[in-house]
Amino acid sequence: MENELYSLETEAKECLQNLSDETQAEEFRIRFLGRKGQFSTIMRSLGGVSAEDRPRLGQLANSVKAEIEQLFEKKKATIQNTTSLSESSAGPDLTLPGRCPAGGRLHPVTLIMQETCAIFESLGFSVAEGPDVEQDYYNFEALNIPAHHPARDMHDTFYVSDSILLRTHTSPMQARIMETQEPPLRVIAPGKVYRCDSDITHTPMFHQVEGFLVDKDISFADLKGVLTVFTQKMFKKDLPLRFRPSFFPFTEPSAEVDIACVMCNGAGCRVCKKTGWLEILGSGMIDPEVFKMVGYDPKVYSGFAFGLGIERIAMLKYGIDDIRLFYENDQRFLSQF
Ligand code: 2NL
Repeated sequence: MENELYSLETEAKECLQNLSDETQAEEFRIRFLGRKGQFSTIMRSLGGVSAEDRPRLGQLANSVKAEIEQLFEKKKATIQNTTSLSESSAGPDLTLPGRCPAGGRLHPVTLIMQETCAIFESLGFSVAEGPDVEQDYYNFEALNIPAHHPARDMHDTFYVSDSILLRTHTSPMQARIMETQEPPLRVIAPGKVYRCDSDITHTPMFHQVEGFLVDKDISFADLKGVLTVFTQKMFKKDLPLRFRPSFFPFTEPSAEVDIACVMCNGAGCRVCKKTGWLEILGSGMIDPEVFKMVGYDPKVYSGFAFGLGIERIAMLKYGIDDIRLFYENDQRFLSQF
């Protein structure tokens, strides 16, 4: 019995050393330490040992079994550790479901900019982009705003030097086109413009689309037709419009275009300041002085031009009451479009 215990101890220790995974460990536990395992068999046979030897052999059997159990637990822990290590070094678990990236979306200013360009493109206008840093000449002079003209005051210009500035509108691009190309022309110029002004309806940088059309026999009726199609496509089909006399240095006559208030439908509210109307763009027949400046004969050609603020249209269309929301990049605001 004593010899049997010692040889069982040697055999168990040898087997323990060769265990390399959890399945083998479980097989070992059943074979040696389980209810029907070899240690239990020896314990049961203690019944047939003489009463004199029984306590000593019983103690020996218990201590050998305890030692093997301790070694086994240690071995099992090592096996579990190395298994999880080798799994993590095998790379990511490809069976896990993927993470869904947050979907991006276009900024409301970009949406209105694209929609505006698409409407004018559908009317035969081509799109031209020019520099944000402009010469004083194209921003003012060529558009009939000479030095010291009071209209320069309205523009709150950021000057880079005496003759270089951040454009205050996108029409400098139009002057560059008229200077180099002959009519007939139909062009819009979208882009960023800059004015030293900041409150709930003004930001120092905002977006404009300006456009012009020059050909023989162009009249105010053509201006009304094009701008009516634009406002009705941008807002809704049966929207009432009004052309209100105004002044711009580069157009004569000039008109501001109003639409019936999109909030109250013309009844009068806070947004339209109780007038029932909202101003959405400025326009007019191109002044003969501008034609002379770019080398067109005003007796041969006529044309109209217009300018609109993209943020203003976006605010009216989406019912936004503070222009600064466009530039704070708050996800709760941006994710609504
Ligand atoms: C406004 C006024 C306007 C233009 C912009 C223009 C002029 C020429 C050539 C090309 Cl000569 N573009 N732009 C004409 C009339 C009015 O804008 O209040 N815009 C928000």
